[in-house]
Amino acid sequence: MKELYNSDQEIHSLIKQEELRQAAKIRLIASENYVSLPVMQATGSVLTNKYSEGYAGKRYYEGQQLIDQIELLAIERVKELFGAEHVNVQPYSGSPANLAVYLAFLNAGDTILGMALPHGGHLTHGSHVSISGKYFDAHHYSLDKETGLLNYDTIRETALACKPKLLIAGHSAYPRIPDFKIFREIADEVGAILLVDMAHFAGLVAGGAHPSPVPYADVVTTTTHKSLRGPRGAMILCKEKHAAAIDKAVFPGIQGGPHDSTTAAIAVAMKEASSDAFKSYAAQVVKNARVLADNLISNGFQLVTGGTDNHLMLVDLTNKGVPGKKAAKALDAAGIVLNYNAVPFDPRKPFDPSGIRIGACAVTSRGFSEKEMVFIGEKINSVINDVENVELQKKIASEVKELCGNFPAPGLEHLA
Ligand code: DSN
Repeated sequence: MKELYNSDQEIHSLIKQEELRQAAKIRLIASENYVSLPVMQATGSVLTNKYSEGYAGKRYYEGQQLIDQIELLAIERVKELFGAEHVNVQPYSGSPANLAVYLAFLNAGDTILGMALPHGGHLTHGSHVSISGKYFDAHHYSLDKETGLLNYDTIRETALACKPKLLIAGHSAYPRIPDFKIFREIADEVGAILLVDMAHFAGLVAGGAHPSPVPYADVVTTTTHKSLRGPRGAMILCKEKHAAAIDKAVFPGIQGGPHDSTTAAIAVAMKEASSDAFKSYAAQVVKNARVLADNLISNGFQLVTGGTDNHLMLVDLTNKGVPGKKAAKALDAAGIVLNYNAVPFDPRKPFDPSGIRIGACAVTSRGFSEKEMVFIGEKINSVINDVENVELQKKIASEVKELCGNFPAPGLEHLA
């Protein structure tokens, strides 16, 4: 990046420091990953110079000879990978993708039903601080108090009571696999559109390590940068009968010109996600998450639902006497980066909740397997059990850095 260095040393230096941070730390934020260099190259290409409002063959600006080919290629690859009838790759990110779905099917004031934010739902699933909660009559289902699992009887009862026009499945902090068939049945019982937001587990679906919601849902939204390991972006997959409504809602409904560089990078990422190497990655993510969950449980940690079936786990630290935020900060100082997170029925406030959320995607992308996950579990245990010990955190940070040095991360191979 010598041109950037010559033009802007401050930003160059900050990006270089971030490269080093990402290379030297164990990154466990469940929504993060490492994209490949080819994905980054497409993201940073001349496509950022283009405007292309509209869709292939129906644009409002000229000069689309190559952009149309890129967008059609991205769409074809997504269709093939997920078996979708129709795909829109233009949403800027997950929140606009969900908003576009609401615009396609709802009028202001209509009823929606999604999982409550403190139970692992997403802001855009009807939280009162989000437009989805302000413009719609948002109702919520919670997790089962005893098991921490989705309780389909309660979801059905809530749906029958509030009669949503749109039912949302798919969650940001749920460590198990939702039953999409039951969600479909409930949606049909109340005459609702079924939206599955698969942002967190899309990569596992693509790699065959998680059941697909695509056959069951009217519409599936996903970001492209989490487990799916693509650029920052999103897409909407839907049944053909909803294609026109979805496309119109994305553009001109809520967006202007698509980010063509992102579209190209999505196409690159989808090609990668169709490979055997990606299938192995997806399977290893699930294995790695399980190994870490088992290690934490053996060290006396309480995991919501007692474990994980996907890429993430939610740890309730109440029995350890350490609040989530304090734990997250101590772990960050020890080179282990994750986020504090509310647990279901959390008595503490969202800005200082009882838990931490841990995801296995990024470390798996850099080649960590079972042995390294046990290392992570042991280090988390040491830090939490002696949470004020700054010297211990420094010592672990240097062990973490040494370990990471043996596992060059995708996109950061030049630092190895
Ligand atoms: N912010 C993302 C997450 O961390 O789960 C969801 O959009």
